Amino acid sequence: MRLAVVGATGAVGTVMRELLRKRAFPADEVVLFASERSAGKVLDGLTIQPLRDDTVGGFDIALFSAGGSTSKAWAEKFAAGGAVVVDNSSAWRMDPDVPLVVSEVNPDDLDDARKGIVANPNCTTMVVMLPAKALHDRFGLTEMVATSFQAAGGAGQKGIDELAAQVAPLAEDVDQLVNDGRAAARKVEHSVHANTLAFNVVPLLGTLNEEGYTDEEMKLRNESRKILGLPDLRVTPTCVRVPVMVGHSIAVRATFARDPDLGEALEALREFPNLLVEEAPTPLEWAGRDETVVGRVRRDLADPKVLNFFVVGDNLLKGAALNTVQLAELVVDRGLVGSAAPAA
Ligand code: A2P
Ligand code: 11C
Repeated sequence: MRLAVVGATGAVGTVMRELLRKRAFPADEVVLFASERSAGKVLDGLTIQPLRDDTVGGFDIALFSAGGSTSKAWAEKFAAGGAVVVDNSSAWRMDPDVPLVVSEVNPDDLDDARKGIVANPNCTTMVVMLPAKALHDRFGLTEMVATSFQAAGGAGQKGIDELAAQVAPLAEDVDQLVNDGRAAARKVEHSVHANTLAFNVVPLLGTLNEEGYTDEEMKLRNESRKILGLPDLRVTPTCVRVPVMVGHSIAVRATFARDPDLGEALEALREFPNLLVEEAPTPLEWAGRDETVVGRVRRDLADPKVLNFFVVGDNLLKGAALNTVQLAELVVDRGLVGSAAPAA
């Protein structure tokens, strides 16, 4: 089994490499890829390779987390060379020939990888899908109003670095933070996040469309529909960046076809694989955990068809690297290695 990790130096790629080791992924050979800037450097005792036509053939599985444009340019080439590609970018998610899979939610969709590519959902969508599926199976989900609180690390290592660099300069003048926040916000640089993130909340994450929704928000709607197999699911998304390093949280107002019984809902959530229930989970305490956690589960004050809840998951683990590795494990377990034979 030859395994490629593309984007091996990045925030998600680093977690992928750790998980492959920790979970004893059955690879005989691992080859790491990153950009030309990193090619030739040594990581885990392996020399990082550049993406070139003569380096991408002969793999059984390729894990990609190097951004959408790299996936668009190279995933099909790996697939044409025999690999099943598990791609963490947004490049292929909505392609009808590419399954979009959360390992606990819709694993059977893996059998439909007609391009030899399997897509890993957006980290925010991922976290919502576990409780949404658990509750949908009991009560029939019809609508979600979802407001996210997304960590800096969703934007990769550069997102973490930008937040980290802002904290000390702002913290040294607490009086200014309290009395002249605008001056405090302007003391530091920002280019990754849409505004100064330290000691702040930024309600713009991604690129706005003509209707006033960002691409990140549209992913939450479109990917949820595809994963749950509910093409008409009504989703109202608002994606917000918060000064958390790792761990996305989402407040969800979920409407069902049948009146959800709270006890039955909690039972469904507790029984769902890799999902835990706590009273009031926080992302800081959940960074580094494999499981997704749901809390503040309660009936709506007005509508008997509605449940409200707050879900938290590590965006680098379940939100990205862990699900990617879980999908690779499922590809092996289901005998799908070697099944890809598309033309590039
Ligand atoms: P590099 O470290 O050489 O730039 P993150 O999401 O943390 O920003 O990481 C992005 C990952 O994608 C890194 O491993 C980065 O490598 C890699 N990458 C970025 N651009 C390319 C590219 N054009 N070809 C291959 N890998 C790339
Ligand atoms: C963020 N969720 O928090 C984004 C990053 O579609 O995979 C992941 C973008 C994607 O910034």
